[in-house]
Amino acid sequence: MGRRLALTLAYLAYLLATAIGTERQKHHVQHGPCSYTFILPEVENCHPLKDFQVTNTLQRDSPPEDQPDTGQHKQGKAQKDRPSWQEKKLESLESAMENNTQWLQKLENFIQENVRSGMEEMKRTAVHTQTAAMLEMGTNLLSQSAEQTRKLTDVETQVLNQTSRLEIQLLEYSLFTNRLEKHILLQTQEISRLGDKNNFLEQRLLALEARYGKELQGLQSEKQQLQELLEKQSRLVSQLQGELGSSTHNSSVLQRQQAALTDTVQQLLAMVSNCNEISNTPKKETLHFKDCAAILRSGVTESGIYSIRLHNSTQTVKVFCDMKTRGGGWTVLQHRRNGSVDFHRGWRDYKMGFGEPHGEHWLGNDIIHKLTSSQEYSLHVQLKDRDGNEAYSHYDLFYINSEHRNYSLHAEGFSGTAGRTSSLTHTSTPFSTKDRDNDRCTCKCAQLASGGWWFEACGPSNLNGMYYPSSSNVVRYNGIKWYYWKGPNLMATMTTMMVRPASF
Ligand SMILES: *[C@@H]1O[C@H](CO)[C@@H](O)[C@H](O)[C@H]1NC(C)=O
Ligand SMILES: *[C@@H]1O[C@H](CO)[C@@H](O)[C@H](O)[C@H]1NC(C)=O
Ligand SMILES: *[C@@H]1O[C@H](CO)[C@@H](O)[C@H](O)[C@H]1NC(C)=O
Ligand SMILES: *[C@@H]1O[C@H](CO)[C@@H](O)[C@H](O)[C@H]1NC(C)=O
Ligand SMILES: *[C@@H]1O[C@H](CO)[C@@H](O)[C@H](O)[C@H]1NC(C)=O
Ligand SMILES: CC(=O)N[C@H]1CO[C@H](CO)[C@@H](O)[C@@H]1O
Repeated sequence: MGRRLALTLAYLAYLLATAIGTERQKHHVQHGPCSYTFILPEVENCHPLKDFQVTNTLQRDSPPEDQPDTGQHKQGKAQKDRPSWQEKKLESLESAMENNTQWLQKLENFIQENVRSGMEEMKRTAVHTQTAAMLEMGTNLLSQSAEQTRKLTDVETQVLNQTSRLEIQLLEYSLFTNRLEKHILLQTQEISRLGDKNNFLEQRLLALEARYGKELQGLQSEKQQLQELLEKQSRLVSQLQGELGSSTHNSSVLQRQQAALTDTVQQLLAMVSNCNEISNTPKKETLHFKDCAAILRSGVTESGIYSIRLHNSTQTVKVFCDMKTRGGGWTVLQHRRNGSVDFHRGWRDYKMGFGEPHGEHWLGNDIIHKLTSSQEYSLHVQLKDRDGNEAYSHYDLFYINSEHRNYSLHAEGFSGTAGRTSSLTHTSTPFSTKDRDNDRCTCKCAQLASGGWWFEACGPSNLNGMYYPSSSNVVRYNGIKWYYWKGPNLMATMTTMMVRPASF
């Protein structure tokens, strides 16, 4: 470097010298901010060679022998005073050269230093600026990335928020769905249960409809019958009213006739006693049989009509005695056979009795009371249905109270074939007729069921009901009834109620 610089400088000096000519001795060289002044030796007589060569080292001017060399200016003088002057000059030149060389070296060093420092400075500044720029860019990037990161985190949190919200909603929905499913399940079960119930109810409804349809038909036909009956009865009532008028008129006539009759009877009795006295036979006892059992014990074994004298009474009563059934001795209280006698009667008829002992009849509550309260009696109820099947109900103890207690019934010790349970109410049920309602029903059983009986409300039996000659499927509330034998619709062709001493 230094060598090349020196070379350059030397060349520059030569160029200057050739340009300005030989007149100038001082030469200025401007290099950047530095200016250099070169003082060159005089070269007036020197002729530069065509082939000017610069060597690396400064060379001593050689004496001009064959050809003129670089130091031509010295050449001229060397011809005058060669040994001393030339040597001195050479020496000074050499030192100057040396100094110059040193200086140049210094300069070179300086320049090198400068250049290096400048370069370094430049480099450093460049690096600084670049670093700063890079740093700025970096910081920019960093801030940008931070911003991005922040935005990303924001977005992330939003997304997370959204996701969690959605999850919560989903959870809620699933819970809701579960609840709904459960609800639906319950509803379905409920519906099926209701459906079952509905089916059951429908079936029941159908059954009830069918049943009530039948009953309705029965009731309608019964209503018709009742209406007919009512008409008949109202006709009867008007007829009876008419008869009442005439009978009140006739009663005085009757009383007179009765008086006449009693007279005749007394005459007859007197005649009879006369006859008894005459015949002197103990026939008197036959008049004192108190019931059919007593008659049977007296030796009579034929069923038929006999007279009995009630206990503590002079009253004689004609009764039908059944001497065949279960050993005989039965005093008949009630008998139905063919519906020839109307049993739908009032209190008084039942009190006094009606019908004929050889046919259908009711013996009379007063007589029954007197008979059954004189000693312990058992009751036998004989029944026969349309097809001729017979059955019976038996009560070990039977009696009815007096009229003051409305002929209330007592029946104990049930047995028999006409039902496993007693169809007779054996509590102290009073007697009711269509005109004396003593039952425990808000209705009037005697009117509803017809006849006189110990109706409760209205109870499972009524042997004094309407006599229906033929059976039908129609339920009749007013027919002859012995519930526990044939249900509510027994069509008996024969009923008999009869008593016999319990001790028989
Ligand atoms: C979700 O964001 C809403 C507002 O946008 C805020 O009210 C709510 O508290 C956030 N929920 C969660 C779980 O961060
Ligand atoms: C009343 O007497 C008359 C004549 O004796 C008779 O025709 C009529 O049937 C009697 N009436 C009654 C209700 O007995
Ligand atoms: C029946 O006669 C007995 C005595 O023989 C008597 O003690 C009783 O009071 C009489 N009863 C009636 C209802 O007359
Ligand atoms: C019912 O029976 C009685 C007695 O046997 C008889 O007198 C009457 O004529 C009969 N009545 C009918 C409607 O069969
Ligand atoms: C008998 O029946 C009548 C009404 O029919 C009633 O006033 C009376 O209290 C009854 N007697 C008894 C003892 O129950
Ligand atoms: C010819 C010339 O200028 N020589 C000088 C070289 O440098 C020394 C010291 O620096 C001087 O003393 C000389 O005079």
